[in-house]
Amino acid sequence: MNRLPVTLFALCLAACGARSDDAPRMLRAADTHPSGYPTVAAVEHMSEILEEETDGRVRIRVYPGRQLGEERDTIEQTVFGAVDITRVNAAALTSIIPETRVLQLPFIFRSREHRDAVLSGPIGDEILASMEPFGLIGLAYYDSGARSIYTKDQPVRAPADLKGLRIRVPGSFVAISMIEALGGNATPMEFGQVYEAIRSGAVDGAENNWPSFFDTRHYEIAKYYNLTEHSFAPEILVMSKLRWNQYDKEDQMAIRSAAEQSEAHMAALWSAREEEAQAAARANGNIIVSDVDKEAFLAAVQPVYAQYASDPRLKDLIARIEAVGPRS
Ligand code: GTR
Repeated sequence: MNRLPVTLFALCLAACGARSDDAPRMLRAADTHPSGYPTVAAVEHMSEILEEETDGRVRIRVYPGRQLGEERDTIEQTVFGAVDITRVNAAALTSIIPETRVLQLPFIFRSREHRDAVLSGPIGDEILASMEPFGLIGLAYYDSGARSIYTKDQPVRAPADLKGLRIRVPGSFVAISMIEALGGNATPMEFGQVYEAIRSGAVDGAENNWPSFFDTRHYEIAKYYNLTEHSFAPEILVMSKLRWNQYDKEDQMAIRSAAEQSEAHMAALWSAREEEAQAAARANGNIIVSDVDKEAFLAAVQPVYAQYASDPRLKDLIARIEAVGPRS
């Protein structure tokens, strides 16, 4: 008897983890945002699709509001398989996955359309695939709008206005380098600590998108939202590779497809939340600074590009992202 096909089949079973029998029916997903936030709702929606596509075999339970820890912890737990799925911003992955650093470079994306064109194409797939050697399966990108700098007591129109200001950033060297290049003092800290840091004056401001500014109630204590729009870094949904390997090909495809389908659901929720956040800030009397000198910001962050482009792989990635249309 020719044993080769059997051996190959056995090898594939081991390598692909081609049995879903031992795999959990309920995946545990972490999110720093509270229940009702678009990213949380998107993963809940993904669960519904997944349940349908697997005839009820696999579902997801989302633990919102940092129940499973801050993003740095949940990424680590996902690598080790204690958490199955984590939704984080690209910023949180930059310390372990080199390719994600490029996504957070200030002004790398010229517009949302440019970001979408990059992420929905081969470069987006390549960055998701680059996570696998680090124990993570990149499943999907979610919109995260544009991040702008907000400040407690004074407007920021040009980099010179940041001089001496302590600005909270996520724990990412790209974000730290950016604020330093702009002349501010970067203060990295976890998301959950930012409200108290602004309130107490430990920092003079932070930077984030409209929905986060609103949902965290930072808008109640930081008067100025300065439209620097320096980052379009997306939210990213990642899964534990250890857990992934427990599913057969069919279930892996169902997980991937459900994640992809949840992107559109999230996009609709996101636009609505952005509008709601802006309306709330206006009603609250926040000052929205729109006459920002973006050219001056762009010029000031050039050293950050030089720093990351010293890695030839990232240099090539930056060039390919810049070459993607549309040119708006
Ligand atoms: C939010 C993002 C979170 C987290 C947070 C932060 O926009 O959705 O995942 O990264 O920013 O600044 O820590």
